[in-house]
Amino acid sequence: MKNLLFGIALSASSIFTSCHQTKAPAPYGPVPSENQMRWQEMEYYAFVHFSLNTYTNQPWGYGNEDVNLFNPTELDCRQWARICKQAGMKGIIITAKHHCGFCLWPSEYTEYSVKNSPWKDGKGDVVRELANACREYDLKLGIYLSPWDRNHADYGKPAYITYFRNQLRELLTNYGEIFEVWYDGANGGSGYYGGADENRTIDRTTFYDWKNTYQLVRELQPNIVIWNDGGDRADLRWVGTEAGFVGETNWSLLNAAGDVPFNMLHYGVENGDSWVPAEVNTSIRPEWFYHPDEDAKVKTLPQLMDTYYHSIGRNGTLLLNFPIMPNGLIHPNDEKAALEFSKAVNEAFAVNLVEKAQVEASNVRGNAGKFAASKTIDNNQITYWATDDGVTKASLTIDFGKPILFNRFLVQEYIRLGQRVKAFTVEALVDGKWKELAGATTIGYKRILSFPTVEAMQVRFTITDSKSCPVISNIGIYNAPQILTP
Ligand code: FUL
Repeated sequence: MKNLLFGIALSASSIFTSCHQTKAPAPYGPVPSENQMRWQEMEYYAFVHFSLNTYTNQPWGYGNEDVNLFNPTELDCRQWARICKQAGMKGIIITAKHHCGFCLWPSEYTEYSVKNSPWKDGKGDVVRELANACREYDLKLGIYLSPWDRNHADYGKPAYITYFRNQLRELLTNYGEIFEVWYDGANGGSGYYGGADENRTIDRTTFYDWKNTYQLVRELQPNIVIWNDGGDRADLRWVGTEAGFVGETNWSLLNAAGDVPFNMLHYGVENGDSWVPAEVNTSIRPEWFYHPDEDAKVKTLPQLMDTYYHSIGRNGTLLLNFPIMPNGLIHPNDEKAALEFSKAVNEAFAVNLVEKAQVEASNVRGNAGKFAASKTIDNNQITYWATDDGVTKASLTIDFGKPILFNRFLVQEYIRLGQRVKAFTVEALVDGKWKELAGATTIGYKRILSFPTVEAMQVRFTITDSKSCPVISNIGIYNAPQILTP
């Protein structure tokens, strides 16, 4: 009896020691900043495109459009915010200035703005109204400020940079916290340019002096993330398409210097030296601005679900655009589509079937409880399963205790320690044999795999290749209802 007790005490103390002695894995490669982390966790947020184009039915204004056209009779930013909130979005980015140069706020530095429009007798400020609505609905506010300005006389000359920065200063000082600033890459070409009416080309790599502009942005808004598809490497990257998807392989990495061709934007760079995650921007309609002939072309539920799986489900965020109508509202068809979309996403991921399952790992870092397999199903994003250093192939077996139906597999890496996994598979034990349901490459912040519904009692998630020991924070298995094509 004495020996037995001694044995128990020994093993308890050795577990205790191993827990305390096992160190967390060292970060591998570049890691996200806290601003990038906060942004990534938002997952889903809105764009609104609204400007003089809304009244001229154009995709891009030339810069000579009459300010008197801007007169939204029912503008209600609270309607935008309500819809975005109900749709599960976490913020709204507004086109404060699109390429035509017209400003939705009464900028001190130009006459080409709401202050000279008939709307509210020139006393209105759309950015202010949206900032207030976002505060009311607990949404974050983001700003799109087009670097290309087809109205401004100085565009292409050094004086324009002073103008651009003055505008940035207004926007990043007067409207509270801004979570993201968006610099569109469409740059230079024909325009009105204060009446010059000519073609102006700029050198995208030098003209904007991004380095100093970024510094100003960070001084004014320390919690912001910067998106830029041209110029210097920013905090976030474009994915090389506006069609609503990022690569199946999606590294949140790029190199700080050098060209970024399409394949790098789309897939990231496996051994890139900087953390630059992907944001998938797309519109709920074919175009960015409102065109009445697109009222029947709003994306369908299956299209929006595909977008979801190919953006958020592939380690990206989703920036979904609403074109605002001339009256200042989101069209009812767009509202309906966005709400159906969020309902379908909520239904698909309502019940995580692994929550009551048993999970076992082929290897646990130092056999320590704090890195155990169960950390992937504890509903806590900051705990994780990790393997010993040098173990880059490992599996988790999930046992439901009884056969269940499922068709989605979700997995998340603890990216604060870097993005590591290069390849993995998901199998189910069917009729006593392991059957592969899906195989994929990268994971990153979140990866979701879809496959035909299967019934099984056990699932095996196997990491077949990883840059370093894998660090997995979360696993989910779901039985998503089938979406019927309308
Ligand atoms: C593009 C722009 O040229 C479009 O008009 C739109 O603003 C989109 C989000 O980015 O590059």
